[in-house]
Amino acid sequence: MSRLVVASNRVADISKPGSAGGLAVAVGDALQELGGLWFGWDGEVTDTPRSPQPRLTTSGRVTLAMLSLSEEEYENYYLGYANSVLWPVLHYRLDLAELDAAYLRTYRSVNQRFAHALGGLLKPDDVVWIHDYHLFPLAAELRAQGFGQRFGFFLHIPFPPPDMFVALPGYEWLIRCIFSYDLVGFQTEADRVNFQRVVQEHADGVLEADGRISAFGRTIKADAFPIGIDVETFRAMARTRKADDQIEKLRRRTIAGVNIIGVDRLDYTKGLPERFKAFRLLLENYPENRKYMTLMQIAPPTREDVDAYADIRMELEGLSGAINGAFGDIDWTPIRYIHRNVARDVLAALFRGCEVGLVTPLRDGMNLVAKEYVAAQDDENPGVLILSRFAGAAETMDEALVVNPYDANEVAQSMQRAATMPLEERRERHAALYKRIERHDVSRWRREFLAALGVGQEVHQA
Ligand code: ADQ
Repeated sequence: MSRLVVASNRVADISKPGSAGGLAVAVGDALQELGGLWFGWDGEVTDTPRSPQPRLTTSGRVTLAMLSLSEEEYENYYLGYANSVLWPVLHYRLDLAELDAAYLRTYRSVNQRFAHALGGLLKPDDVVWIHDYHLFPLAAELRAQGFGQRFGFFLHIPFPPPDMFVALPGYEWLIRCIFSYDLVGFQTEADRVNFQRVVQEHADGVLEADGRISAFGRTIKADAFPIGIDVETFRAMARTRKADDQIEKLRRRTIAGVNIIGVDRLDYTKGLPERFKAFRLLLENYPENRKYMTLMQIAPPTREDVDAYADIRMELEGLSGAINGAFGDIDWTPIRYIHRNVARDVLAALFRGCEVGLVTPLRDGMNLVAKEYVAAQDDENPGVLILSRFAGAAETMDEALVVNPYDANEVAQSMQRAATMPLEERRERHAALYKRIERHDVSRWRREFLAALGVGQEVHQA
């Protein structure tokens, strides 16, 4: 029987609901259910001499093994190669990539250090599941130490087409690293196809008859595993007594007939300025919505030490101020912009209480907010989801109003359409969406990934 070991850049405190982002929620749920070991960075940056051994704690059925980063590692690995090179390029934003040779060197050395620390905890038959772009080389480094078990990798963000991928310094080495895994999972079929093209066009890769792919003398499985949410739990969270009070309070505080909600980390990939501009256009082109529609945008701070994030923050504050100044009145604020974290149960209630969910990233691996919005709705009188065609979620959520997030006109028209959509149509769309997110929930995602890694039901508590 094998133990499940998960490695991801950040290890979240899974005992505190509401403290975690997309990846942490999904992985935390899977580990809580199965038990096992979760390895990664504890979020601390310190230059005091550190023990090479990870700090161990337990949280329920999960052992957490955590390391901190030095100042230089934080700058060059986390802020540098991971978030100023890989994040923008994998989100098709070559214009925002900061190419610096020191970034790649430190990215590699941090992955080596992590591999040594994790290696000290690994048992030969552990099943190791590594997550996301921070840790592409981790399996290669572990294999270099002699570990021979199965390694799986899941990429939570998009995989771009070859022309973009090859803009990454170190792209050939990265592809080679990916081939140290036995299974590589992507969010969508489009990502998988992009990966296959990169391997065929830039690594002499060959597609085998059984669908696996060969390069660098290894044959691996690459497939799409669209991530889901814990639908039942989220739905229940939106239906507590406290949630009812929250919704009641929302309705009392605003004179709006229609509340539109957006919830996103304050990230340039989420299309927030474009969203605000579309809302402005809605107020200009459909003046009947003044004092009738309100956009509530919750956007907690994230990666504030990266310049591009400070820029987007200033831009958003400028835009919301200008729109509120131009259209607001003493009894109506068009945009309520909340720049902080909100507890998950409050988010669930707000989703349920808002008539329109606006999810318009310029590019997104999946986007869990889209699924959470659907999960929270009342079947009898559901709200309408507006969803970017460039979110991975759009591949399987076509009953949403699917929009081009760059086209302010189209987004404004969709808001108008959502706000005036007949009940019958709202119900039909919601029922179809709900059925699909329920069927493809987070536990199915985890089961299918682990089954494809060849461990099926045998993974058990450590
Ligand atoms: P993210 O880019 O973080 O995730 P997303 O999938 O939307 O994007 O997940 C965000 C999560 O954080 C959601 O569960 C949401 O409810 C929560 N959240 C957002 N704002 C919050 C706030 N103010 N307070 C509390 N919670 C908040 C990455 C990828 C995505 C991919 C996920 C999972 O970028 O494309 O869907 O991983 O694979």
